[in-house]
Amino acid sequence: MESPVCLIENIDGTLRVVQEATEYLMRINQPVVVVAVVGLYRTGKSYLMNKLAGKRKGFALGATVQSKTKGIWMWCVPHPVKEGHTLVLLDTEGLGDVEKGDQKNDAWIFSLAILLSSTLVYNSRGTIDNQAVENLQYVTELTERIKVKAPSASSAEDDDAEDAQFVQFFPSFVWAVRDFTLLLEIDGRQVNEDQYLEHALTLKKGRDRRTVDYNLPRECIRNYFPTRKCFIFETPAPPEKMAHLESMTESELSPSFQAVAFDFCNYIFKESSVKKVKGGLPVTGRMLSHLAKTYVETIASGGVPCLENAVLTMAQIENQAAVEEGLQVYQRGMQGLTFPVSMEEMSNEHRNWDSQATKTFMSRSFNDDSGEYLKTLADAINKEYASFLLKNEDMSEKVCRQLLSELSEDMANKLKNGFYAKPGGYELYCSDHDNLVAEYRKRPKKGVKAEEVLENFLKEKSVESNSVLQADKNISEKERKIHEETQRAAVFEQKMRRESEQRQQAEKQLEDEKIRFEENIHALEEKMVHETTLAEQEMACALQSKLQEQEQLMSRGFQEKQAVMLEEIQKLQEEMKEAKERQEMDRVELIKNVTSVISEGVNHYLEYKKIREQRKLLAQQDQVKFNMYQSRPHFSRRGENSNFQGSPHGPDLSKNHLKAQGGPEPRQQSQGNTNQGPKQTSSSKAASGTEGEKNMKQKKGTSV
Ligand SMILES: Nc1nc2c(ncn2[C@@H]2O[C@H](COP(=O)(O)OP(=O)(O)OP(=O)(O)O)[C@@H](O)[C@H]2O)c(=O)[nH]1
Ligand SMILES: [Mg+2]
Repeated sequence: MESPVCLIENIDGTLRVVQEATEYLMRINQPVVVVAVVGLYRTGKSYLMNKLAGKRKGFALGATVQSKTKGIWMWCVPHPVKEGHTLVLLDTEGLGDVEKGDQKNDAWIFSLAILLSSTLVYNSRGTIDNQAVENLQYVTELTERIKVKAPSASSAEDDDAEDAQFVQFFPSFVWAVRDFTLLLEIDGRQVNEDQYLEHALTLKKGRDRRTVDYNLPRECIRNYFPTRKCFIFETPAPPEKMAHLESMTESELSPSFQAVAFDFCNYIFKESSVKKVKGGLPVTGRMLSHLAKTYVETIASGGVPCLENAVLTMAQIENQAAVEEGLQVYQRGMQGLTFPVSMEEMSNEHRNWDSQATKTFMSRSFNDDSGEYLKTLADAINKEYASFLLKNEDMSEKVCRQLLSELSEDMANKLKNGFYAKPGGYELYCSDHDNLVAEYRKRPKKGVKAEEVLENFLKEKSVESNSVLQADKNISEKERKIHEETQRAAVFEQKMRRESEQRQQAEKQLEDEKIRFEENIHALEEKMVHETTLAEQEMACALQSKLQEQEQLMSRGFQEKQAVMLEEIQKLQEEMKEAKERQEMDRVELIKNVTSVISEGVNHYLEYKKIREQRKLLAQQDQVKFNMYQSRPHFSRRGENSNFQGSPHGPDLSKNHLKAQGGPEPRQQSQGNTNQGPKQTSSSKAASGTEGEKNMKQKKGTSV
């Protein structure tokens, strides 16, 4: 990003996200480290942020007393230390501007800076005296401005204790003191910056109103922020040059300012962690965009931003997008196949792209506790796979039929010309027939329907070959019987081959499902372990912070406060235990859910297949009716074939006619066979016409 852009506008006290800025964030898929600066107006916040960006100019400064920055501005730069991360700098509108005079609006800006950042820099001028701490009054109102749990999910009692959980989700806290002119000494003892800050945040004993008021902001800072750090800057240049600070080079600044600025930047670059949401999940630019939108819209509509709700909203959007992204990976991958392919290849590709799709989904999705979105993806992939399987079958059928049509052309011509209608013709026919089958088998890339199409072809040809056999005068009756038997055996063998082809395919599909199920469960478990670890880390950090605070309270003799802290610690420990148990239960439920979807995979295919077969059958029956109608107009006229369903074995074709004509037989319409077979020649049409007519007459006779 060349220069900063406005992320949240503040127009007449109304906050609104700027679409171009959120769109920019949407394109950042890297995890983001978000550093926000807050503090009184005209205290050098924008100048300090420019230092973090490593630029002299960027966030606009103003040399007058009038406040400059309005709303929240954003600058996304590549992280200078953490590779593959983006550093998002948020410069906020100065608090306490007398001209604006809107405290409520200030409080929302302050809350938003906390909600969106992983490190909050509080900038102030002079010293950390009581006034400076009191200027941080917004921190005492945070319970009214930030909710951890959704209202329905938390009881009234929980509401009171909500701020005890802030430490789990709040950013690290850095206090930048500017124009510090005093010595770092307390009670004659030299102290460092952090000790100075701790001293300023020390609680006073007592229960009177003044002490309670004094302690309140300090307690909030101590209890809400997981870590605290302080940097003390001297003035960067002599007063007369201050108005032109922006145009001064680094070497023109005071050496002390330079050194602290250097340490400050280094600390932020090294120690600032990636922004996380409730549950410890790292936030990407895209997720930050969702968060900004959700929080600002909630505030603008008069609500209170809720961490849990924001994560839920974000999870819904991101998980839905993850399903779509995963499905696209699968579709694009499978579309790369040139059908027809073997079942082996189909299954390998399916498994590969399914696993890629699941990985894509897993890398984007989160908090999919019930596995709802993974199920949606698995279901969508099942349906896609079913249609790819059918497409592959269709292509295979087409290619195989085309191949058989080409290979049988020569035989068809010979048959037409009466080549086989002579003594010894059957032997010639068989030889050509065997060569055809051998050639067909040799050809590669026939796909999954190779045996089925051949079976149908052979069935069709069996009538033809039988006719040639019957017509061959060289063959004795006994030999004829043997040949007929051989023909039947060949058809039967082919049926076996087809059944074996189908069985292997079904087995492959079942095997696929088993592997796919195992892979999905494995990916899910990995994801759950990962998410559990993140949540545990988040809680462990909060626990650590509370233990430290408790120790300090103990050492200073704050018995009462220490007891409250102890209670909070115990509660957090209980929560950690409960979360672990809940996650184990979720895991069992999730695995159950996913299992059911994945095992539906074959069903989808079978369902699709059934519907398609039914459609084909109906279409074929219609075609038969139509053909009959065309070739037998007198039946139609007399309305005698209106109930014709087609003979299950096809017309009884005349061997005598074949003998006389030497032409091929018409296509057999058998047992709902979906194959159309080679085209009929004109002579075969004639043949089927005459015999078909006889057949129909017979049919009519029996049916009346
Ligand atoms: N005295 C002093 N002036 C500074 C310092 N840093 C920046 N300035 C100057 O103070 C003026 C205000 O600086 P900004 O960075 O715009 O201050 P800001 O806090 O962002 O101001 P608002 O956006 O109006 O709230 C500019 O003229 C800066 O050059 C500093 O450390 N000390
Ligand atoms: Mg500014």
